[in-house]
Amino acid sequence: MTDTLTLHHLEYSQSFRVLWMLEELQASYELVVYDRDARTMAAPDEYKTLSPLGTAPVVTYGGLTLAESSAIMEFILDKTPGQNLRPGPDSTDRTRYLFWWHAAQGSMMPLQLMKTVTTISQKRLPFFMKPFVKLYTKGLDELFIQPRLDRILAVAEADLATAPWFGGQHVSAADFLIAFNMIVGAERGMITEADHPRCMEWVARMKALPSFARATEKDGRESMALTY
Ligand SMILES: N[C@@H](CCC(=O)N[C@@H](CS)C(=O)NCC(=O)O)C(=O)O
Repeated sequence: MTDTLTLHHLEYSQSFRVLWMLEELQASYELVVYDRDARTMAAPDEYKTLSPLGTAPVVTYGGLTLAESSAIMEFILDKTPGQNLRPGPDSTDRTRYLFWWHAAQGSMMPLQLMKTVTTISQKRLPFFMKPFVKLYTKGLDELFIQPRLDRILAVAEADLATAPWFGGQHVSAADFLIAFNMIVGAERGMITEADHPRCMEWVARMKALPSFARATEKDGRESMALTY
């Protein structure tokens, strides 16, 4: 990299995956850590003005400001000669890698977000609305969200039976991307030892990487997920 890359890291957020991948790459970068707003738990105003989306992660590089986890991770990999976190077009791991690289954000994360929103709705609404909202969100979960999450986690279990990483034989950018989904999913009870033993083994494998300890130390928080 010719300019300095700055990662704007919001605590308890998806920017942890970028921090972790930067540590895995042993990249040179600057880190700015932001606390969430103590009242709303959203990103603080100074974070929201960084990019038009107002979401974490954001990186800045020279005159560039870039949001979106996967765009940022691709950008970093493009700027890192010799990195081996993306199986090449001729690799037998290529299609598996592509599937998980896209499924993490395209299929899995929206379902996890829906589950989180329904959980928060049940907890934070005025008491007289709770029974109705509970009924509605239960139906939504049973009919739409959970069956889809079950199917993607079943594919994850099947794939992890054939190779140790989501990227196949080697740890890949897809593993660092989906790590947030999996670890937060486990912290929130969406992924369990009983139903998803291989995913949980993979979580343990990921957390055993030295880059996890380095990223956790820089993050300075005890968990990746926000508690509701
Ligand atoms: N698809 C986006 C999602 C970004 C996103 O929703 N980030 C959350 C943190 S996990 C955020 O910024 N929340 C704070 C807020 O909305 O104020 C990405 O991967 O970058």
